[in-house]
Amino acid sequence: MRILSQEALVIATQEKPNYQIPDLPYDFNALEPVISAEIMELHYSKHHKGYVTNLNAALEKYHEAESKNEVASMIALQSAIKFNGGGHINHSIFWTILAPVSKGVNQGPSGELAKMIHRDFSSFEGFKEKLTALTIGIQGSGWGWLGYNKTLKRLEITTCSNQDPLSTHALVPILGIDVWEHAYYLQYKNVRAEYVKAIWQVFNWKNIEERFAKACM
Ligand code: MN3
Repeated sequence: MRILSQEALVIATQEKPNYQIPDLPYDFNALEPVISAEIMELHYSKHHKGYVTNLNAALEKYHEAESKNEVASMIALQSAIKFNGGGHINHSIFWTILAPVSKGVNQGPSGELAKMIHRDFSSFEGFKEKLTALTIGIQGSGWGWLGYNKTLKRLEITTCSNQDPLSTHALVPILGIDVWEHAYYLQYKNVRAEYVKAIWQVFNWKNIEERFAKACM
């Protein structure tokens, strides 16, 4: 038995990283007319899938370097892990904080989240304007976020470059807006502002409230 369990351990440590793209909780055309089916299909099937494939490949190389005590190689792989791992984390959140209008969950926050938004930003409209403006203003590719600061017990608005996950700002992600051109260019062309203003029509406040409730635990 002892030998068997040692063998099992060896097999377990040699297992390849196998992160998977989560199922999209609605059809590609479900967010139309706000986000076209063409954008959703490419964004999910090509971009998110690419992050997952590249994350698994980078982690496999990392584990190999680690097994050989090659610290320099491990360090060299960190940016690929950050970029692709961040892309996987961010998009996995993004699909779930959006929902088709037919779901009836797009009406804005209620309950504790609504109270906290009012406390930290004075009003929902003030919060919406601030997040929208900061997100539109991101230079290059990145994300606009509403996050929860567990230390200070308050909501914060911030932006991240590239695919940096919100954990790099020590915040728990509550709501994120992807402003990489792949998220809007086919439909909105260069007018990022129109896309960021429109996306508020398809936020899934039920999911966003659940994220907030978990963050507060
Ligand atoms: Mn994206």
